[in-house]
Amino acid sequence: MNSTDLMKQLPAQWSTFGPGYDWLFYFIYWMSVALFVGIIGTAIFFVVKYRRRPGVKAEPTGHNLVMELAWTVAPVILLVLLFHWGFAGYVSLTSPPPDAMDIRVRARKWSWDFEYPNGGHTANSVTIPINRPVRFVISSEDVLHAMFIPAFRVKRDAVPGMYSTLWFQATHTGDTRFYCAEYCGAADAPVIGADGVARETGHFSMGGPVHIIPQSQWQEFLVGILRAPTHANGTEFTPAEWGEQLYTAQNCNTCHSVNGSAMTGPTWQHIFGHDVALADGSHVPVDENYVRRSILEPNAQVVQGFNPVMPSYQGSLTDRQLDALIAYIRSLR
Ligand code: HEC
Ligand SMILES: [Cu+2]
Repeated sequence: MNSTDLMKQLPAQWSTFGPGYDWLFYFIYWMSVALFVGIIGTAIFFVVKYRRRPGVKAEPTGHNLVMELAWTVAPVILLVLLFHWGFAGYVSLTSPPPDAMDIRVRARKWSWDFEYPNGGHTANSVTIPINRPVRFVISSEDVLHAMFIPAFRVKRDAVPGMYSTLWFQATHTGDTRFYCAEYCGAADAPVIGADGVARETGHFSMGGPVHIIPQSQWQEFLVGILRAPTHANGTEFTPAEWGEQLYTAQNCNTCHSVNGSAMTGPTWQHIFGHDVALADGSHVPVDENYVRRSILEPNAQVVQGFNPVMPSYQGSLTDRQLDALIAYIRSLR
């Protein structure tokens, strides 16, 4: 570690909060270093200087008014200043400007849904314009999660049954990342990646890119999220291709395999067109309506041998995305 690493313990500053936040962090950090060195250094010096020696008698010193006032008043001033800076920072972190753009953020095991002002959604990836205040209105559909964007210096819990908010204004275009900062459980089985490597999943899959784009591209982005994704040559994905993309983009793959192995949820291989046994002992055919209902109301018909832990995707998948997922599951029959 060299001297510049010591000064660079925080990630790049990509929001308007960066300078003030980092200044206060380094102020407290270097003040702590200075006090630690000063106090421990003085203690060691005194231990050596006033150690017991044969023939030297201890002489109590009594009061020193000036020193006692100094070490009382100086910390009081310092603490009041720290409180003032901290409180002022807290107020600006929690008071979004009235013209902030709202993005609705829903957390669930184990994915994030972002809903934009025009009703479009993205999953596990969020895009925002530069130089514009943005407010996240966050909730959780199951357990505690937390939205954390280190480059913006913001973090807020996602709590079931209540809304929490955070806001920021990005100052750079480019890509950074967000994370779930509240351990929210692990999936029962690892996901095998395209490279054949098994990865622990669950909480660890709850992160993704933050794309910060110029304001001139913002309208185009909003229109684009309402359409089906396209191949490099411009042709639209078929419904089954789109469904396959959603299977990973929506993190369905943290609980469902497509190769026949059971994970937290049942595999999707060879289910379409067959009967499935439900927890109540009945059998129902897996058709379009059953799959659609399984996604929107997962606890209505629970598959035998599995726990009712699947979150509902009501409100976060459009009808066309539901059709695409159904087409993909049908293609696996
Ligand atoms: C947290 C784990 C989890 C995630 C994430 C998850 N599911 Fe599920 N899913 C389950 C479990 C467990 C079941 C079986 C119990 C039940 O029926 O509710 C299930 C059942 C299903 C079924 C019925 C399957 C059958 O064999 O009858 C479908 C269809 C389904 N999920 C679709 C999806 C889709 C689409 C997504 C992503 C958008 C998704 N699931 C995400 C856990 C999950
Ligand atoms: Cu989480």
